[in-house]
Amino acid sequence: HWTDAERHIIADLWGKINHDEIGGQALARLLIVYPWTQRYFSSFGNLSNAAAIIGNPKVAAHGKVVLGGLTKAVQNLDNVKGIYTQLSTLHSEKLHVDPSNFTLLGDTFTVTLAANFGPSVFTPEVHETWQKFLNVVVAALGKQYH
Ligand code: ZNH
Repeated sequence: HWTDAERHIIADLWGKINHDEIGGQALARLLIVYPWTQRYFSSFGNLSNAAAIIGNPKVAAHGKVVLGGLTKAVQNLDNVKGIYTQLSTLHSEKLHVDPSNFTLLGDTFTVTLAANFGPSVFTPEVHETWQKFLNVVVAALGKQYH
């Protein structure tokens, strides 16, 4: 259920992002804007204020891990549920991450992309396709919750 135009937009966007930075920026934004999400990252050290979160190397490193997870989805657009089965089980049964947080991280990713690219790249059309991608990712990550 992806058009060629949508596939092109996602691939193009993913080719333009800074893969070392964007995930960490989005995760830092999650921890700042929705501070209750910090409860899952008690082993990450100092998260006491925005500057500490932005400068925290564990946040940056985990952001890269999450981004790597999204890259897998980008590369397997037709089988996101399949490739996320284990990851969904991990978040549900081991990490006990409330699935509503997936939507929140999606939101902070969207703002991060918009802030990095501006209106000439992150157009409403790109945003629309990106949001569809996020919906697929969030549904797939929530699939193994019972
Ligand atoms: Zn998550 C982990 C992805 C969201 C929390 N994650 C993880 C990993 C990955 C991911 C890939 C690794 C795994 C292994 O190791 O195997 N995530 C992801 C994605 C998403 C997410 C893709 C969406 C988009 N997470 C999330 C959220 C949260 C989380 C929202 C909360 C809030 N994760 C988490 C944790 C962990 C993870 C806690 C673990 C970490 C450590 O290292 O310890």
